[in-house]
Amino acid sequence: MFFKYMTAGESHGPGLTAVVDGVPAGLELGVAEINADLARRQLGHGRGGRMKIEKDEARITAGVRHGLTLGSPIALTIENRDWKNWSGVMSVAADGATRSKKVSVPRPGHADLAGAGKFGLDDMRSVLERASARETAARVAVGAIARQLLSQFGVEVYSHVVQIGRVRARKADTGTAGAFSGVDSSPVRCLDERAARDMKREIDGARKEGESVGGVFEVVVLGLEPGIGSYTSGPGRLGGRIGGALMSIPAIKGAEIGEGFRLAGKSGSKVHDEIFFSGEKGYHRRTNRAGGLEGGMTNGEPLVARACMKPIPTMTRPLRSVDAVSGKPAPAHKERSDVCAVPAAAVVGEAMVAIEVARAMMEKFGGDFLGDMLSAHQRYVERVRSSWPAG
Ligand code: EPS
Repeated sequence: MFFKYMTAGESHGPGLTAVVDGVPAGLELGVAEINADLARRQLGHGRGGRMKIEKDEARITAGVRHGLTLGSPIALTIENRDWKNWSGVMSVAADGATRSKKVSVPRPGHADLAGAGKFGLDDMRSVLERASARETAARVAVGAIARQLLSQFGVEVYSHVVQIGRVRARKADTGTAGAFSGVDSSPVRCLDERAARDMKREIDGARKEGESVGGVFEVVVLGLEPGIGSYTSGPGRLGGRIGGALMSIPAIKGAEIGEGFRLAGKSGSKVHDEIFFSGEKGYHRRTNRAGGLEGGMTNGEPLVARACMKPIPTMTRPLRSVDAVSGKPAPAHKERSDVCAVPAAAVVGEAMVAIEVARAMMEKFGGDFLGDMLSAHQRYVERVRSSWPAG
């Protein structure tokens, strides 16, 4: 399988590990670029104290030589700086383990209760350590490899936040790279400055009340040729893959492509993007309600995917729960956490979409050696531009 990856690591354990198999050989892989994405994931108004402790940096330990990928599995690690404060609680060995910080009251909305039952764990810390969104740092590092592969083909992945709590951003023009130039410096990753101010206020208000807030982010992929993905089978449909990938991010409760759920209430003529042709632009659309996907394939317009993140379930004013030891009612477990992590989730969303698009590109253009892939892509682009749709 192309671009197959796995992550390992507990939130307060020694570190995170990722292994990626099926990356083509010959790709110049920059660690600085991976670290830049890791730094972007750490941003956002509403993050908790942990982000002041960590400075996430990837160390590549396999699959790269002299700056180029070898085609062999790539392994990388990210150290948890906080580990030194948890080395007893999270001790790998039985020797030196301390039994403090045991968790017995599950948080509504978190993996604690079902996870402990499923794996027969009497300390819910053993669940929450892996269920923590800390794991997404490893995914962002993997996504940064996919992003560097995609950029070889002129494909770029961006994100922005469109809603936090009750505050929605005005619709932005996101069809060009320039639209996203200032997004990393927005405290909430929002392109609408006025909405960004209100979003910050929404987060501050939630913090004051011991609450948490969720929101919606959008991922936009620019530079894709038509025909990436496939209509010929369910698993080949790129929309399904992207939806599944976004839904696999902790706390994501909904995913949509293009105008998604809003399309359901409109009649067909108000939904579908009419087709135009000109010598200069080839086939093109004047609207993009489909979000760049038709029949599970790219159609040459920007790919637009959105995901909804629920409010983080760890709250300083906890909800009612039950102590699993005594069986008696008790306030849910409290743990240091974020009030809002939607801006960070948007960066994770970029990574997840980048991985799916990279995999589909490798299926279309071959995946052993970057040089072969680039030649196949070039031939395809020429055919698309000159004699599309016929061969
Ligand atoms: C996270 C690290 C965690 C949490 C957060 C994400 O660190 P800590 O538990 O030490 O504060 O801040 O995890 C959650 C929101 C969660 O529900 O588990 C990170 O690196 O992103």
